Order: sequence, then C-alpha cells, then structure tokens
Amino acid sequence: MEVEHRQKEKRRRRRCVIVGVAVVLLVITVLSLGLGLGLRREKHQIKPVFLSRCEKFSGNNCQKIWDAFQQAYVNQDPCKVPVEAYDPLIAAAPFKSECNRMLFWSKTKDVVHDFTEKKDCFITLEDTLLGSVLDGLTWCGKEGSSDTFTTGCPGWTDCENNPVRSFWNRASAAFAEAACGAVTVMLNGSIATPFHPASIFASIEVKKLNATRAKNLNVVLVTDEHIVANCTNPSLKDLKKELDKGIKYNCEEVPQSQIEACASNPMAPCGTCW
Ligand code: N1C
Repeated sequence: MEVEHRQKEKRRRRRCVIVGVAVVLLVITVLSLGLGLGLRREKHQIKPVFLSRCEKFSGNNCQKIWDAFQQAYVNQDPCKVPVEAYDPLIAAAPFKSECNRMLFWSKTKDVVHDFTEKKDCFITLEDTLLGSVLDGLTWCGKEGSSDTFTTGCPGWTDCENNPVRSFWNRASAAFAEAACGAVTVMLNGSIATPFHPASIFASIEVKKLNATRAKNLNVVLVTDEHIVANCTNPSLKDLKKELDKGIKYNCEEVPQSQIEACASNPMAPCGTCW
C-alpha cells in the first residue's frame, strides 16, 4: 500500500516536471519569435517610410537620396555624427529658394502645420523633400553594423552629435540659407521666451539669414488666452539685434483662433490672415 502510494506520487511529480518544462519552452519560443520579429521590423522600418514619402516628390532618385542619407550615420558611434556628415544628403536633394513663401517656426509646430496643410501660402522645412521624409522619425547606426536602427538611439539631449539632431541642424541651416524676400516666422506667445537661444530657429536659422537674399523678417507671435509674451518681449529684442544688417524686422501679435479661422476659410487670400 505504502509502496504503491509512493510510486503514484513519483509519477505525479514527473508529470508535473514535464508539463512545467513544456510550458517554459513554449513561453521561450513565443517570446523569442515575437522579439525576433519585433527587432527585425524595427531595424528596417525606416527605409520603406523614407522611400514612400520621397516618391511623393516627382523627379528624384529616391534610392540615391536614401544612400546619401545612410552614409551619414551607418557604422558609426551614434553620439559622434557631426552636422557635416549630412552634406552629401543636402547636395543630393537641395532646397529651392521660394521667395516670400518661406515659413520658420519655434514651439508652434502644430498651429504652423495645421495652417500650411490647409492653405497653400507658405513652405516650411517639412514641406520640402528632406524635411518631409524625416519628420517625426528617429534613426541611428552602430559601430560594426551596416543597419539602421529606430530604437535604442540617443535622445535629443543625450549627446549633441546624435544623428537626428545633426540632421535637423544641417537641414535647417541649408533651408535658412535659401530663404529669400520676405521671410516669416511663427513664434509662441504663450511661453516666457518665444525666441529661445537653445532653439534651432535662434541658434541656427536666424544666423543663416542673409541680407543679400532675405529682405524682411516678419514675426507672427501666436497668442492664446494666456498671453505670456508680446512683441516687446526681451527675447524678441535679441532677435532683432541678431539679424543681418539690411533685413527689416517686424512683429505682430496674432491670436491662434484667427490663424485657424483663416486657414479654414478657402476664400481668404494668403496676405489677409494677419
Ligand atoms: O528648435 P526649433 O523648434 O526652433 O526648430 C524649429 C525650426 C523650424 O523653423 C524648422 O525649419 O527648425 C527647423 N526644424 C524642423 O523643420 C523640424 N521638424 C521636426 C527643426 N526641428 C524639427 N523637428 C523636430 O522638432 C526636431 O526633432 C526637434 O526635436 C523639434 C524642434 O522643435 P522646436 O524646439 O519647437
């Protein structure tokens, strides 16, 4: 009786162990399959996005532009990608000068793109080929690998020379160099420092505006119910001072609701929104 009971107990335990091992194996297989697929997807995710966005602009060799893009950061330490690494990319897809139509922004991205999407009045960097293919994306390389990664990349402030930051710095400089005629910038009147020295607009674009091409800088200070800064804001005095001599400065406070209403009114001509 005693012997029989012990044997039964042994068999029960063995069954338990077998079932346990099977469950663990199953979990490991499912997890590694899932992770494997996930990683593979993340590694190659950016190229189809890049190419399909690029194809929307006709007359370009998108594969060539992709190659020029990749050479900037692939097989490199993602904290050591200098701004100049993107020179070949800018050369492969240069910015056209669109006189009187170029629009810059800082801390007003949403209102700006709501406006430009609805009204064909201005061109922002995101409306150009390079700006639109890379808008909202993250990418980096790794030493010893020819792949592009979209996760585990250094963030905007982790290190200065990261691939994403260096790209926007390089592209913004080239875009501003091309600016001509009357140039517009939308700044945010709901923050204490609309012209912030650390922004790309202040640290790069303003410095690249050249009086031989750009004639005016029109600041549209976008305000909502909580006006924190108006056109007398000290940071805007700095902006005026920093402009290349010969570029005329102007500032206008414009409610966000007015910009939105004008954007949604198909009858309103470009010059009448503010
Ligand atoms: O630092 P910012 O603004 O002043 O940069 C905005 C300025 C614009 O005029 C653009 O021409 O610089 C250009 N630019 C972009 O076009 C752009 N698209 C997406 C700069 N940055 C851009 N991004 C992302 O927005 C970028 O990854 C960075 O994180 C923000 C900068 O926005 P900001 O601080 O409001």
